[in-house]
Amino acid sequence: MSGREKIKCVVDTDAGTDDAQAIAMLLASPRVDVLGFTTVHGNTNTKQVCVNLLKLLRVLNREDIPIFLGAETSLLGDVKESGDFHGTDGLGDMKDIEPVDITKIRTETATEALSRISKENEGDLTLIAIGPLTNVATAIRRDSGFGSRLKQCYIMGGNYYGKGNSKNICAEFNFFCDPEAANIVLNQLSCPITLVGMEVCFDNPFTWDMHKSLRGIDTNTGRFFKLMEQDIIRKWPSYIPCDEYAVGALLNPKGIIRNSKEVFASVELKGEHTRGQMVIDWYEVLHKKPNVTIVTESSSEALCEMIKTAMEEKSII
Ligand SMILES: [Ca+2]
Repeated sequence: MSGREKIKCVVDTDAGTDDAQAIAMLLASPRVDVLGFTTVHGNTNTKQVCVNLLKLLRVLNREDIPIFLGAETSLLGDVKESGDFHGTDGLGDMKDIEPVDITKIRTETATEALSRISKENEGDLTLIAIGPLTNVATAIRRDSGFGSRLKQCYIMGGNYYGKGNSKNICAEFNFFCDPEAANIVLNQLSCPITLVGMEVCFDNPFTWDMHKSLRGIDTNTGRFFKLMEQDIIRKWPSYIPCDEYAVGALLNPKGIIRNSKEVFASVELKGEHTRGQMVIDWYEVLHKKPNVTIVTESSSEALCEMIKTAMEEKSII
């Protein structure tokens, strides 16, 4: 992607403290035009995701961007326990925050909005999926042309070391929340997919000094994120950005992506212990065309600089 090209995008999110920071990065870039947010279960329930977004967009002065309510359960109808890693509300249980106006949430559903916006911006829309993939899979199933109208899709999700997170043995949280949806998206979304999996995030944590450099920034945005982490940060053994790496890879591929590989990837649906784990055909045993570009090495320093710029309320060019 050229440096000057305008990026039109929709963000599918379960906001999420890392989603919030990734969105702050996106909105700090004058090259980006966010056409909407679609919400999904994951870090908290879907209605609370909308409330979290309203809080964030108010601080970022971007309440003009529409929010669409999406899937409240996985395709099979279950909801995974998200724990309190991001706080019980997914956004750090911030106190002393003015209530938000939930009537601003649009009546059009997330799936309808994804389909419509892809038609209005055929060939020119980037989908950024940073939560469980239920909305995206539903859009594919209801609208067979959806994927082929997208320019590209950036996903944070999946893993390949076989180490799980968030109370599951082998799967990454977003894929674990809706394995069928992740399987549908990887196998049926007919557009280029760039995937930031769990490994590239866990292998590139921020040092606590890097984190401190972000949270000392005294702007409205900086203070919001400091408050957001105030009650949850002590539970975190290390500081690991996740969704931020996916947005970083989109905005600054040369700085963020140190290495990547085109592979065929799918998602295990039946494993006794491995349900929800991404499976990569590293040795091309299946003779299938690669369906994702997976980011395998990244730069925490470059990402930290981008987040710092967003916290300072400056422009990420
Ligand atoms: Ca997320």
